[in-house]
Amino acid sequence: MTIATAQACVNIALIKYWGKRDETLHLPTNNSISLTLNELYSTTSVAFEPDLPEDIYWRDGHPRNGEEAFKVTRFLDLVRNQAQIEHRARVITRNTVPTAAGLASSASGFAALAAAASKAAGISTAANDLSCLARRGSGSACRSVFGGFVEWQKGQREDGADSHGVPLSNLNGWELRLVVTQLSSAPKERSSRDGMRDTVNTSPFYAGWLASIDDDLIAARKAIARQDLPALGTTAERNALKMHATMLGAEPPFTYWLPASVAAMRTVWDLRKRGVPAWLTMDAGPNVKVLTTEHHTQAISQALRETPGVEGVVVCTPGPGVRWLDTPLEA
Ligand code: 2P0
Repeated sequence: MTIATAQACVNIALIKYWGKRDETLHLPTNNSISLTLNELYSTTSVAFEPDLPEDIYWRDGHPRNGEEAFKVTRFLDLVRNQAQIEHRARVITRNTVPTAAGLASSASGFAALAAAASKAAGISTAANDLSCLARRGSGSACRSVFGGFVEWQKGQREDGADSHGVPLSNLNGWELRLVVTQLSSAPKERSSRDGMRDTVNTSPFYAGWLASIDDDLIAARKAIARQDLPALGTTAERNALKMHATMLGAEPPFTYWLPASVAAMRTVWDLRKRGVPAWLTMDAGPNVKVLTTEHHTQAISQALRETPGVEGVVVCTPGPGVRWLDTPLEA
């Protein structure tokens, strides 16, 4: 029996993934670009054991059942199928991120699970293979296999073999930071999966989103290559707000924003008016994340902490791709 342990960081998209061309394989309608974050990560140990009657899944010190455990088993079935093994697995995971609070623990979680399970089962641990496998757990997880800036190439193939992350990194000497607010750690009311599907199917604004994506991708790639923060921030903020606008056009309309989200957004805009380089992005949750440089993190963190409804602030630095650890987790 081999136990394998892997760690993967959360990633935050600056150009968002919003909509699928294949719901089963998690193939996106557009490329996305993200930054992997060092401070928020998942660590996962996996062992396939001959005597287990069923998969056992512990997260953050507790056994988990229901939908969450079902998703893990469904993912392990992909690994078992590829490895031609039948053994059930013992999976132990720990997150530094509040699960399902819009801080994308599914991305780090499935990237770490893909890396640990692949190694434990003896199948390929090549980065592109891990990225394609992680994508099957949760689309955005394919980006967490890599560090720094990552572009998820949507790919053309029907089997998804060319739909994976590609590192874009140009961080040498660039003191980029993402200040992440935590507004609410309550699980969200609507999963990003459902939100995405409803938007694609019903929002008249979705066509506008898709039509504008290529320009945003070009602008973001160029800004990353030149280490141009104002250009990257402007593009990322606009891209995020366009994504959120598609939801307001859905039938029925919905939003992930809370009153405190709007307050935090206004804090960022006020900071910018005062000359502080700060641009926001938001995902399928209420938290506002602010792109800036090291020099300005203190002023931004303080202004956000003073914003009503903000419960916490974490300053994140660019992080690495998946790595394997020698010491297994204990439940
Ligand atoms: C992103 N989000 O690019 C976008 C922006 C949320 C908003 O990727 O259905 O959990 O598992 O493929 O990856 C969240 O969606 O969705 C996400 P599935 P996922 O980060």
